[in-house]
Amino acid sequence: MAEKFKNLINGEWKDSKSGNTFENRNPAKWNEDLIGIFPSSNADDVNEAVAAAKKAFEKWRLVPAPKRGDILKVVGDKMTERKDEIAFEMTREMGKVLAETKGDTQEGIDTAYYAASEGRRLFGHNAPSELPDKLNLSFRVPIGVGGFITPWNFPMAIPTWKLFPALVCGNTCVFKPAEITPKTAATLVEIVDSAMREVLGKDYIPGVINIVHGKGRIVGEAMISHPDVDLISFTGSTDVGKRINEVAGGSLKRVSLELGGKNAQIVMNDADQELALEAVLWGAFGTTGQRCTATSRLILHKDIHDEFLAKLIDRTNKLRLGYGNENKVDVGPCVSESQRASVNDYVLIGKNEDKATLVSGGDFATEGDLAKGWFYKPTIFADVKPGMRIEQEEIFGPVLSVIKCEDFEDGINILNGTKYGLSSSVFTKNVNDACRAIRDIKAGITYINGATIGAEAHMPFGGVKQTGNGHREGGWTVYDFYSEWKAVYIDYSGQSFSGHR
Ligand code: UN1
Repeated sequence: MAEKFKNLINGEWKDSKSGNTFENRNPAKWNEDLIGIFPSSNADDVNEAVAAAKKAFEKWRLVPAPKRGDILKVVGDKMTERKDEIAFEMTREMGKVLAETKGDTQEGIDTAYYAASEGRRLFGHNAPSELPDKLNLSFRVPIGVGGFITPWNFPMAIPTWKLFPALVCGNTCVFKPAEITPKTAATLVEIVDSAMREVLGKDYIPGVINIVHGKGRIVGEAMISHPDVDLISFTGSTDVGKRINEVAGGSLKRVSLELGGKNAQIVMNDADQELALEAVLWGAFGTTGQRCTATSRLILHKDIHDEFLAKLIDRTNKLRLGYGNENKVDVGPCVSESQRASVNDYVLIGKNEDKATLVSGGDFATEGDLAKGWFYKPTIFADVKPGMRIEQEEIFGPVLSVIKCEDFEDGINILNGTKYGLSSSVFTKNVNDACRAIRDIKAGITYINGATIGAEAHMPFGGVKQTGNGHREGGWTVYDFYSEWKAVYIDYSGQSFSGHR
């Protein structure tokens, strides 16, 4: 019998009001491994959760920020204790290999400890007054109820990037995780709630964190249009992000969007080729290419193009596919049947419409046990030209487009030539080119001699152009999104200045 999971609303675990449910299955062994049954919620459940969060806010905002940070410290400790179990179950529900799900969990732990310490900072500013005997101060204050809509590719790290800073700032949370990865989300919320109970004891406040499982078009839609939700944080596709911005922005909610990417790695003719090779393998095929920071374009200087491509094809063909909780597996399955179908559609576009040259993969992987899951062969297209669809559109799968460039400027222009601007990478030993790349690349993240993936939890994360709407997650920057500024003037002159200076 598969385990049955519930929503957490107002401190109580409960079924959806409609009683509807959905299944969570292992993408590497679809028919064999039913992981759990989860509530399929609707607007009624969202309304109850938002009401609970709104009520809880009036108490939670008064808990001193260092105390809120203490709760996050306990959360980090509990996640550390359970790291192996969390990672194993995450691989089971979304497919990426165990080393990566451990990394995903560690990113959440790092975010917890950073947030815990921020409870003792949340610095404001003060400034001199124009008038004598007057103090000018400014404080960060919490905003209210946050709605959090998160994707399946980083089932632990991404929710923690949002929930932890929001909580430390004094906001309350209604969380809707991706339907594909509800178990990791349920574990996260269970940990946060138990840490709250432990640290606050008899002063425990129900409703500070609520989880409502279900479909984006039902649960997510109810959240973004709810008048009592004050802010929305979303990570996902650019199309969905635009819709969220329209609806939530229409009622002046604060909205943070982390959207698509079409990240490129440039390899110059003076680069350390072995290093660049490792990086592109990891960047393109890690997480089966299902990262918004994945390397989906490789821009090779013409002098090294043929040699590098030959080595890359050879290494790619040696990658081992399989269930990510088993030893010696490099690449897991696509997360779902429909995700794999969409990857395959792009491969057909690359072959038939773009007329690029398929040099590796390009098909479902179905040998032996692979037939049980949604596996796709790591795929490389060569002779890709700027402007082709596979060069412009986010594929979110194990497909790499290789483009030849004439020189450094040409490489940077190709890299910049998409509507996205999340991550980027340049391999070169030339310090001048490296510095020009940092200046001229239009992206939120640039790596020099590193893969496009691997952002650290205490650094700003996000992108330019259609990758987002200008906010950043991670590090110190995210605290600006989850707090408002309040300016305070204290006049100790005992005089009224009635406007004159
Ligand atoms: C994402 O793909 O949505 O930099 C986030 C990285 C990870 C986070 C990726 N730390 O690849």
